[in-house]
Formats: sequence, structure tokens, C-alpha cells
Amino acid sequence: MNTNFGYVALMGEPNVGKSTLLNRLVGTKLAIVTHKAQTTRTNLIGIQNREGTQIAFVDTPGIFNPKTKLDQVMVKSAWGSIKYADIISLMVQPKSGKLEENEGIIKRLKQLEKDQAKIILIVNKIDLVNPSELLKLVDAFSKRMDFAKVFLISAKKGDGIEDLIEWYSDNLPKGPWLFPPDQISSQSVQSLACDITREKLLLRLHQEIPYNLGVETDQWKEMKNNEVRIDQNIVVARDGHKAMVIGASGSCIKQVGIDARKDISKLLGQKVHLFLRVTVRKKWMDDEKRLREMGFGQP
Ligand SMILES: Nc1nc2c(ncn2[C@@H]2O[C@H](COP(=O)(O)OP(=O)(O)OP(=O)(O)O)[C@@H](O)[C@H]2O)c(=O)[nH]1
Ligand SMILES: [Mg+2]
Repeated sequence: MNTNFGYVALMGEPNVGKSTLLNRLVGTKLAIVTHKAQTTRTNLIGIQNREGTQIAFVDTPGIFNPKTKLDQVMVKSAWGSIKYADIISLMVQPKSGKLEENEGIIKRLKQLEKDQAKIILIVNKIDLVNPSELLKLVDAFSKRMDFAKVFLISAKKGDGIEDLIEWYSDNLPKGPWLFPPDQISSQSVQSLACDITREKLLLRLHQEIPYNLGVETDQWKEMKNNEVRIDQNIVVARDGHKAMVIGASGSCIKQVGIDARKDISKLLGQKVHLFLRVTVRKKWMDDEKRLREMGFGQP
């Protein structure tokens, strides 16, 4: 057999650049990216095929101390990826990426069986700091854990990415590809489209609202002429938040709709008619039944 296949998990604290790296590795914008922490809520697989190797990259939610049931589901989802990952990439960032903050993650990774997965360290955002700071950081982490390899990259600028992909390819098991060659993600287009709308909302809204926002599909209807009508429901936890999402004379939701439609249309390669509404569901982030209905795993 001349093919290789494996899962590569991208893990770490919120905001270190996991989703930016996934998009860079796959070469398409699959995962949503914002400057806010806790942007990614579920694991998202992006698939890359190169010569004989197929790599299934798993972008995961950032690991943090959960408060709500939704937080718990997110963190559980991230940890779920280590069960099947052939390579685990612990991602850190120089500015806030202190060893102490990653201590919990490292402790858990150290409990894995030696041959369960290769674990590497990826220091991202190297464009933001000078090399001496990087060396100190790598030194501190390397003393704490025996990483199979350390990479210094900038997911945003593209530095170090080729070397990283080459190492992944060289270190995956031999075996048949699990996904058809034309598949680029495990996620449904419906769920990717909901994420796109959430990204546009996160980029526009401030304060605590982002953590209380959910987006779900009401209706997805293929029309004539390769066009699609999509109705989405934006879920918020408070009446005041509904007003903010709508904005003065509907200005916010209108712009979100325009921005989201463009990206969804690009993703699908189809003309999209997008309709958004807003619903208040008090404390939905702590409602297990609701979370399940909205597509989140069992808390
Ligand atoms: N300067 C710089 N910024 C980066 C780099 N990679 C990511 N970012 C920025 O860091 C922020 C967070 O990026 P994400 O990719 O959403 O981070 P994440 O780890 O997926 O975050 P969560 O989903 O919240 O866990 C965004 O504003 C990115 O543009 C990088 O290499 N350099
Ligand atoms: Mg993310």
C-alpha cells in the first residue's frame, strides 16, 4: 500500500490561531476566525490530499475553564479529538502563551500512552515577537514535555507552514484514505453556513453577547437556476441582545446578512438568498435539550 492517512489534531487555548492554521493547511477558508476567544465551538475536520497522503486536520475549540453547559460541550469536544488523533499539535502563542496557562493541557497530554500519538509543539504568531522571546518560550515548554518536534510558525503570514506539512506527511501511518478525494470537510454545508453568520456577528458585536450567540438553520431550499434560499435563526439569551443584533433600524443584521451571504455564496459556488431572524432563548447555553437540538453533543 502506497498511501498514508491520519488525523492531526490542532489543540490549545482559545485564540492561539488554531482555525487560522486549519484554513492555511487546507488552503480554503473552512473555519471561522475572529479576534475573540471561544470562536470555534465544535470540532471541524478539514481534509488535505497531497500525492499519496491524506491528512484530516481537526480544528478544535480552545480549552478553558468551562462555566456554562455549552462551554463544557466545547471543551469536551476538543479533548475528544485526542482519542483518534495520530498526531496532536499543541498550539501556543508567544504573548499570552505562558507555560502556567498550558499546565492543565500538558498534564493531560502527558497521561497518554507513549505510542498513542505523536505530540508536537507549535508556537504560532511568531510575526509578533522577537526571536529571543521565542527561544525562552520553547525552552520552558521543552523542559516540561518531550515534544516529538517543535515548530515556529505564523499561520497568518504563512511562515513555517511547508515544513510543518512535510513533517505531518512523513509521520502519518500507512493506510487507505478515509475520505473521498473531493471531500474537503466533515462538516455539513448547513453548519458551515451557520458558522459564517456567527463569524460576521462576532466581528460586529462587543461585550458579552458573542458568548451568548447561536445560529441555526430554519430552512435550506434549493431553487431553480442553481440558487439556494437559506433561512437562519440567530439565537440570543436576552431581550437587550436581540435589539443589539438587529441594530438601529436593522442596520447591524442587514450588514451581517450582506457579509454572510457573500461568504456562503463563495463556499457553495451558488447564488444565495439569505434570510435572518432573531430569537431570544433565555439561558440556552445551560439547557441540555436545547444544546442537543442545536447540534451540540451530549454535555
Ligand atoms: N499576528 C498574527 N495573528 C494571528 C496569527 N494566527 C492567527 N492570528 C489571529 O489570532 C486571532 C485568533 O485566531 P483564531 O484562528 O480564531 O484562533 P483559535 O485558536 O481558532 O481561537 P478559538 O476558536 O477561539 O479557540 C485572529 O484575530 C487571527 O487573525 C498569526 O500567525 N499572527
Ligand atoms: Mg478557532
